[in-house]
Amino acid sequence: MSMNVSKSMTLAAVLMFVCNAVLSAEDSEQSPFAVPPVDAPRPTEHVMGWVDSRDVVSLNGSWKFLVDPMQVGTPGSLFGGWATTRTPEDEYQLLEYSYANAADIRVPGDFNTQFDELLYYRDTVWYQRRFDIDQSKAGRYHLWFGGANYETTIYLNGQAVAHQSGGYVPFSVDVTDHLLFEGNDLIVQINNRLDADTVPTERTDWWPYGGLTRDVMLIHTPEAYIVNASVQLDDDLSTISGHVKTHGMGAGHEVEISLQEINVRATVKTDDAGVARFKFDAPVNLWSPSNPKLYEVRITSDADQISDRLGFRTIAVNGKQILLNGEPIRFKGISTHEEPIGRDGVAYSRADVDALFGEAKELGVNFIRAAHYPYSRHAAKAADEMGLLLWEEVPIYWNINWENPETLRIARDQIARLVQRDWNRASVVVWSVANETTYSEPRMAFLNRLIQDVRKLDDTRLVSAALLGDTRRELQHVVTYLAANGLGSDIPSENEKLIFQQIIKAAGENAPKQNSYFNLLITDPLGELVDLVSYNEYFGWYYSRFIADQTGVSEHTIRLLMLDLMPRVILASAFDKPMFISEFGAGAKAGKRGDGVWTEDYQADVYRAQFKMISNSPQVQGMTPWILKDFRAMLRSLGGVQDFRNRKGLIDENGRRKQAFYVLRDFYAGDWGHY
Ligand code: GCB
Repeated sequence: MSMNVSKSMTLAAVLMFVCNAVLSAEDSEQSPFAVPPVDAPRPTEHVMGWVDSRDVVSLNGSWKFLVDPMQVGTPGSLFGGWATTRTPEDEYQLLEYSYANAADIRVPGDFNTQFDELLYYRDTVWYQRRFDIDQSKAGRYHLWFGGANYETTIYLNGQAVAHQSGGYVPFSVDVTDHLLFEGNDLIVQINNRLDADTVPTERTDWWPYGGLTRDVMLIHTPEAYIVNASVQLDDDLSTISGHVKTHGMGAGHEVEISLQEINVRATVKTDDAGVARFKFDAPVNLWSPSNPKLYEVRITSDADQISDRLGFRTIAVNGKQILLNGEPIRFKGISTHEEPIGRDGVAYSRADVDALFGEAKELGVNFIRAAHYPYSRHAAKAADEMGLLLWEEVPIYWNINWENPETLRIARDQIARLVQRDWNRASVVVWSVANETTYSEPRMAFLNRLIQDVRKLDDTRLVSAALLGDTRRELQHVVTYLAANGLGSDIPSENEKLIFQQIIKAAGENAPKQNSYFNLLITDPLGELVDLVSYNEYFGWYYSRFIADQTGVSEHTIRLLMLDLMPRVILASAFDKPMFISEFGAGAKAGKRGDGVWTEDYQADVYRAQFKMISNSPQVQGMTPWILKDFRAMLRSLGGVQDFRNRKGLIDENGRRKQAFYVLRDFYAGDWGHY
C-alpha cells in the first residue's frame, strides 16, 4: 500500500515536472522552480477585543521551527508541502523536511535572537505545533495571533486558513470548520523580508525582528458572541458612551454594560448590524498619571460576557495647549523601542514591559512614545496601571511607496487593528500615523486617508505624526547664525573666521546679528491635518556634521558653536496647535567619558542645550527625547562603539545609566516639568 502511494506520488511529481518544463519554454511563470502564491482568506476585519477576559487556550510555548531561505516549502512549489506535518511512510518515501527533527523555538519571541545564525536573517521560516480541543464545548473557535512579523500564512490541518501582511497587530480567524478534536496540525509560514512596497520598507533604524513575536491563542466563544466594544468618557467628564459589536446576534438583542464599583449599568439593544450603542451617566473618578484609577467594566449578553479594567479621562487640545480632563498638561516623555532591558530581541511579555516602562518612570516621565510600530497589547495595559500616557504609532516610516494601493491597504489595516485593540486604554492619548516622511502630494493623500480612518474609528484621542522640518532651508539659516556668532567667538580658527565672513557677506542684508535669536518654524502642510504638531530635530548631533561638510569649517568648531547657539533657538509651528518634540538625542557609549562624540559627557551637553532651546519655545508642550535604551539597528555598524546598536539610549542594553539619564531626570523635576 505504502509502495503504491509513494509510486503514484513520484509519478505525479515527474508528470508535473515534465509538464512544467514544457510550459516553461513559453511561460517563465510556469517554471517548476516558481514559488506559487498561496490563496488564503484575509483575517476578520473587526478585531476581536477584550481577549484577556475570554475563554482561551494559550498556544504559547515550544513550537517546531524550520528555516526556508529558498521558500521551497510553499505548497505547490516543486519541493513544497511543508504546510502539513508528514513523516515518511517507509524507508522509500522521499520527504525533504521534517518537523519531528526540527529545532524547538519559543513562542512568543522573535526567531532572530533565538538562534545565533539567524540574527540577520530576513526570509521564510515555518512554525509547527499540535493541539487538541475540548470536545464538550459547542460554539466557535478562533485562532488569534497577537502579531506576526511580517507576511504570515496560517495552515490548519493542511488548509490555508488565513493570510496577513504586516506585523505588530493582532488578527484572528474563525477556524471552527477546520478543527479536529485531537491532533490539530497548526503550521505558520512567516516571511520577514521587507521591500519598497511593505509597511515599513526594508530600511529602518530598528531590527526587523521576525516570527511569531506575540502571544498565540485559541479563543472559544459561543455561537453568537461579542466581538469588541469601545467605551469612552465624554467631554462632560461624567457620561460614558460607546458601542458593542456582536456577531451572530442580529437585531434587538439585549446587551448590558456595567461598572459595579459605582453601581452603574445600562441595557441597550443591537441594531440590524448587530451593534449596540450606549450612553449613560457615570460618576467616575478620573484617570490621570497621578491617579491611574481603573474600573472593572463588564459587558454581557445572554450568550456571552467580556470584561476589562478601564480608566476614564479626556484628552483634547485648545489652541496651543494640551488638556487632560480639561486641565493643561505637558507631556514629559521619553521614546522607546519594544526591546527588553538585559535580554536581546523583542519585548513580548508583561514583565518585559513592566521593566522597560518602570525604568522610564524613574526619569519622572508621565508620557511614553512607543516608537515606531504597535507594541504588544501588554504595553498599553501596563501604561494604564502605571499612570503613563502613551503615544502609539504605525510603521509608516521614511520612504513609503505612497502610490501603491496595496501599501495603502496594509497601512490602513495596521492602524485600524491598532486602534480597535487599544481604544479603551486610558493611557493611549495619541495615535501617530507616520514618522519623518517628506512632503509630496501622494504622501498627503495617503496620510489624509489614514487620519480620516483613525478619526472615524476613534475621535476621542489626538492624532499626530512625527514631522521633519524643511531641513535644507533650516540648515542654511542655521549656518548664517553660526557664522555670525563664530565671528565674535574665540572657538574658530582665523581661517574658519574667514569662511564665516564669506558666509555673512553672501547672506547680505539677511545676515543675522551676533547673539540674535533664531526662529525655526515648522510649515509642513501635514500640520494642518493633525492635532499635535510633532517634530523630530537633531540639533547638537547630525546637523553639525552636515554643516561642517558643507562649509569646510571643522566639525569640532561647528559642534561647540551649535551648543552655544541652541539656547537662542526658538521652535514653533505655523499652526495654532500645541507642538511636541518627538525626538532629539545624541549617541553615547555607556562608560565612555571625556570630550567629543560618543561620550556620555557630550550626550549630556546636547541634552542641556536642548532643554534651554525647549524652555525658550512656549509652543512646545511636550517632548520624548530619543531614546530610553540603546537598541539593535542594522544601520549602525561602527565597531567598538555601535556594534549594530543605535547608541542614543539613556541606558545601554543592559540597563547601565548614562549621564544624560540624570540630566533629563533633573529637568523633569524642575520648573518646566512642574508646569
Ligand atoms: C530619527 C528616526 C529614528 C532614528 C533616529 C536616529 O529621526 O525617527 O528612528 O533611530 O532618528 O537615531 O537617527
